[in-house]
Amino acid sequence: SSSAKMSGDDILKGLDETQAKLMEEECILVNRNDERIGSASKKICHLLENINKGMLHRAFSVFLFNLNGDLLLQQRAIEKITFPDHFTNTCCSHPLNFEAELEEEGAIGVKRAAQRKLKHELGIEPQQIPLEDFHFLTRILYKADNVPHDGKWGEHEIDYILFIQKDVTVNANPNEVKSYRYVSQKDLKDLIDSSQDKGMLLTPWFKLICNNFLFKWWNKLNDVESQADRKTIHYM
Ligand code: DMA
Ligand code: MN
Repeated sequence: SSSAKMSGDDILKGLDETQAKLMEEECILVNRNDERIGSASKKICHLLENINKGMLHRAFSVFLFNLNGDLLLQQRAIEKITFPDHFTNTCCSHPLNFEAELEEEGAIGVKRAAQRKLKHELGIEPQQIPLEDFHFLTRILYKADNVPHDGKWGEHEIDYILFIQKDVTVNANPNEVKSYRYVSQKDLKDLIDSSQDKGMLLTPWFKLICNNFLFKWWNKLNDVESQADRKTIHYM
């Protein structure tokens, strides 16, 4: 209806224009078995009113390690519409609804999307991170529908976990990334423990992955393929 369209338009008013424009990206809608059932804009996919009706989309989370075994973290820019200022894993986003990123064989579509967004967010050149160097480990279905100070936006995704170990050159895009740093396992555990006291925000999916999977996989970084469980979708 026209009133629904009006409220949809209003919701992006006053937000960062670059980020508002990115809400037009066409995400891939899936069912709980990760089968494609359609597409919808990034805006539609992330509105709580749709998430509360069960709308679910495909996403990915990259964990990039240097050859020293340290993990690259980012702090999301203030301009981000969802989870601004939050600390999180190297890079997250969505494969989009076009042929190259829809291709499911070997999760190649998701890997292409990861390469695209590592360039966009962190300025990492695709040649430094060949598609064949990404390890797709598993999938996690999760929902963030109760975000503090945010009654409009959430997440409800099947998230492909991708690991890659490479020394890269970072040239962060300030509209996406406020800061970044490499952390050891101890650095990250200290950061998590002190985050409340320091007023540091962590994204819900990063907390979930840290609490359930990350350190186990990190300990096997030299043979991370042994950790792959690609058929499973973990319902969190
Ligand atoms: C969405 O990430 C994906 C996950 C796994 C939460 P995002 O909000 O960083 O997406 P984008 O970078 O496209 O805004
Ligand atoms: Mn999402």
